[in-house]
Amino acid sequence: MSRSASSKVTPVDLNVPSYVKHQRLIDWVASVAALTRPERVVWCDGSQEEYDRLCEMMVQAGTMRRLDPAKRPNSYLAWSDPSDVARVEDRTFICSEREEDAGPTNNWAAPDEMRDTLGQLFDGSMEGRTMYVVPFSMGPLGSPIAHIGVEVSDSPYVAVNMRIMTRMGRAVFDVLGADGEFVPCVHSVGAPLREGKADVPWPCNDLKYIVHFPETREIWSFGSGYGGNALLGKKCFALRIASTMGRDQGWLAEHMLILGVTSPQGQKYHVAAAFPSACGKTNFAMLIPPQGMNGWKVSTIGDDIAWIKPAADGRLYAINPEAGYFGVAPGTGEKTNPNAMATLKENVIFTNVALTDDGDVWWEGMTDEPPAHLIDWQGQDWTPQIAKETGRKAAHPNARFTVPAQQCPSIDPDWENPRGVAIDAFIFGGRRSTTVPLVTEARNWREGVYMAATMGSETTAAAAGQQGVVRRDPFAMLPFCGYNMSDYFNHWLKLGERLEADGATLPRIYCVNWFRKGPDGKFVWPGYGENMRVLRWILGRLQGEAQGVEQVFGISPSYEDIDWTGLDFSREQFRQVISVDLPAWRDELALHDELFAQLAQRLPADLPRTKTEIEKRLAA
Ligand code: SAT
Ligand code: MN
Repeated sequence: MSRSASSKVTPVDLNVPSYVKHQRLIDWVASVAALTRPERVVWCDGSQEEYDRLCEMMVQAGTMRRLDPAKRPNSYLAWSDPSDVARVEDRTFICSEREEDAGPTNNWAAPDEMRDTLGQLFDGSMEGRTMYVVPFSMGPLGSPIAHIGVEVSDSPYVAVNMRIMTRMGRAVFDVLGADGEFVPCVHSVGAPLREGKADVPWPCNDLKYIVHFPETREIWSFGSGYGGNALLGKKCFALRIASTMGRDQGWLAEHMLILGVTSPQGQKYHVAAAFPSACGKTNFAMLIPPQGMNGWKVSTIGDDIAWIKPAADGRLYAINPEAGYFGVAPGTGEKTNPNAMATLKENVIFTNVALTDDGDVWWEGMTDEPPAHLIDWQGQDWTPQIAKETGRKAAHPNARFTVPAQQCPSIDPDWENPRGVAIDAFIFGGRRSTTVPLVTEARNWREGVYMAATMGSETTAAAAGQQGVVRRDPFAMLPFCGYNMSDYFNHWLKLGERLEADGATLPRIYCVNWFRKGPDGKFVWPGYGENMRVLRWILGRLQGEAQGVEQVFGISPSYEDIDWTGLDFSREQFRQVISVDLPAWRDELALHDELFAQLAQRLPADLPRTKTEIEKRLAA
């Protein structure tokens, strides 16, 4: 890094607003400013005026373009640097004091050494740039389940996205008061100055560090402007840091959507469901029941993250700590997710989708017919012909939208309830073209934890690296657990034991797979709205009405147990999505062994014990 580290600098004016009374926070901002040496400091108040001003500034700088106000009011399109399009798991670090507390599935570095590295990286890293101080609440302001963070960042893109994704701005200081707790988050795009000028359209650095200190609850992120690496309230705080808070304090921070589902008789249930990134959480959370299931209704509480705390009544209550959706655009269309399409009508920041000739956006899967001409996410001409010849996508496969949650037509009336909603069932799902059945109910909490712990999924474009390879992704938390994965399994097991000992009825646990493929290589299960049929079976089980058949590792529906009204789905097709192939399961269990060997050091004995039971059934 070539920085003018020796240049004499007068301390930058901190510009602390008079409503900020928190001296510890002010001192921390001063220390970050002294290290990073920004040209100026701006405290974000979260107002619409501020948002508009920052967006206009980015339009002038070429970071974003304004979309046609008639077609997409108050909306923008940003194109990132082609190297900065996804989370970077190999550059993400958990710096606990002891390596074994991070565990073998996390990248660990010694905290002192990492602090030295960060000290060098951040030394003058904001020179020539503005440092934004972004106060935010994860969860409704003042909710007993919510927690506060403050992100300082030299990216106005981060500031405006954080305004959508969190409760951001001045009101946070009313909750914080003079001495409230907050998670300090430092972010710099780390862009080298070019000819003395800081502003390229999408500043970033080839070198990236996404660093967490779980004991001191701090986050330091360098070199990337991409959502999961830069919007530090999301994966860094709400999952990696919060999961360690949950471990210490007896609650759960999970990579889960939360939905409400109401029966034609008006009974309402709440479901939290974990899937890896880019496996359809947003679609599932906004599901519209299909023809033939008209009396059913699904409402959306969250699409990505759940914070879940046990309450005095022995039940688990969940909030969505976020205030917006940072969803995958490609594949989102009127057929797959009409609620998302309606949510995206206005007030959206699109990142890495294509631009239409009339100033709107397009991505693969938005419409059946692509427009005749587009500018693709890398700024190049794109036509269906070019796509056919070169295979080039108009939108990056991990292109995203950022949009306020309250714009969603299916938003649940309780989505901002500070108490949260009581969870009736957990669902875990991976992307598996073979082996894993459409739906299976665990016989008990321990078996459910086993299913979730051994879940595998084919990798997607949400993370840099090879795609489509099966890897174990326990609880869909592999990239997001801020501590030792074995301790995390134990935390789940112990929580269940404790609640059960107190006489609580635990949520039931299900494992689903929407992604089995047939001999033709195509998905067999229609998915999307039709997933309501699986949800309905699950609710029937909770009510003690739906039947199922025992199989190797749980209970699955037979053909007769699913409501098929309005869908032409044959017995043979059902067999293809539900069947348990014994040789394939022997291979699968060998992969569970690999995972357990990797995690052996602190693995709870309950898990290998459950595996032995499954193997006995398999042999029988
Ligand atoms: O990490 S992001 O929040 O940017 C998206 C994801 O991987 O879920
Ligand atoms: Mn996610």
